[in-house]
Amino acid sequence: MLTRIDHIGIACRDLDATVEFYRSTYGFTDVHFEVNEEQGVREAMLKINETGDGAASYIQLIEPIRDDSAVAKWMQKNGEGVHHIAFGSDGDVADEAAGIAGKGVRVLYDAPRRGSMGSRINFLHPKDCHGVLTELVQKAGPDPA
Ligand code: CMX
Ligand code: CO
Repeated sequence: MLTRIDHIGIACRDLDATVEFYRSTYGFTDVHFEVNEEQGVREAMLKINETGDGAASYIQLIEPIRDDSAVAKWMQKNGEGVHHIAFGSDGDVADEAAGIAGKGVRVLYDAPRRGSMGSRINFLHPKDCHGVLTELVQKAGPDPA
């Protein structure tokens, strides 16, 4: 089941400057930085709030690291701004994606790929989702005690 807004993905030109904007303007100080080579981005996950399913909601700031990445291509047309939304699943994201594919929505990857902080992710085609690139996220399992 999809139980939360996992994150909103925002494309930016200068990751450090944009993180500083979110910190100084809103007070969002819980930040995790990471590079995802496969997705072609350097990113920052700013934690906004815990959610009822044991996970959390984030703002994901993404800066392209390659001109041929999906985000770089999108920014050439649109500049900075909201690039995608991500719903969090409380179960297996592969099952979630299969269920949605069965409703006629194109799922972009045959199998989940690696997302932020060890999560498993897939995407739905924006043209099948009323113009919104939509990501599905299964968070990494709980840390060992
Ligand atoms: N939101 C809404 N519409 C979008 C979009 C977006 N983010 N990206 C592309 N589109 C639209 C385009 O405007 C275009 O529409 P028109 O034909 O009406 O002009 C159409 O989709 C095709 O777009 P394109 O520019 O030709 O781009 P591609 O088809 O090559 O790629 C997509 C589009 C969605 C398949 C590609 O961006 C993709 O694979 N995305 C998933 C991966 C990703 O975005 N990774 C970065 C984030 C990583 C993370 O969240 O961790
Ligand atoms: Co994302």
